[in-house]
Amino acid sequence: VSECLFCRISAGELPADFVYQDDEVVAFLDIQPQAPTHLLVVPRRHVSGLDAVESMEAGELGNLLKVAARIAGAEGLNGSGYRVVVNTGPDAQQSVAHLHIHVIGGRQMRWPPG
Ligand code: DGP
Repeated sequence: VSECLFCRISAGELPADFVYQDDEVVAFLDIQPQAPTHLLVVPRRHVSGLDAVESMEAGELGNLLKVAARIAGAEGLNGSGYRVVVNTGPDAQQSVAHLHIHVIGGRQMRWPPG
């Protein structure tokens, strides 16, 4: 049994509020939402983060972003806009070592981020 939190969520061993699932990707609500819409798009296959990108096929990575954009649209964010974020490593405060794309929207955001 994997001890990785997002592996366990994607396997259904831990609960989450799923908004999307297919054979390769799951998406669920972030437990600590930073905006009215805050979802995480996660590959089922364990990849520790974007810094492990060389272990991924380009299509696998591209598909994740495509799913993120589709979900943002399905959540009604295409007009108002949204932000996708991949925190990578300590300076970016990545806290879960399984690649995930944040999809954040539903409020005005600042740039640059803090
Ligand atoms: P990051 O800091 O980029 O590694 O983001 C990890 C995110 O994961 C953070 O926004 C909070 C969220 N998170 C942590 N634990 C859980 C959990 O058990 N369930 C869900 N749904 N989200 C979680």
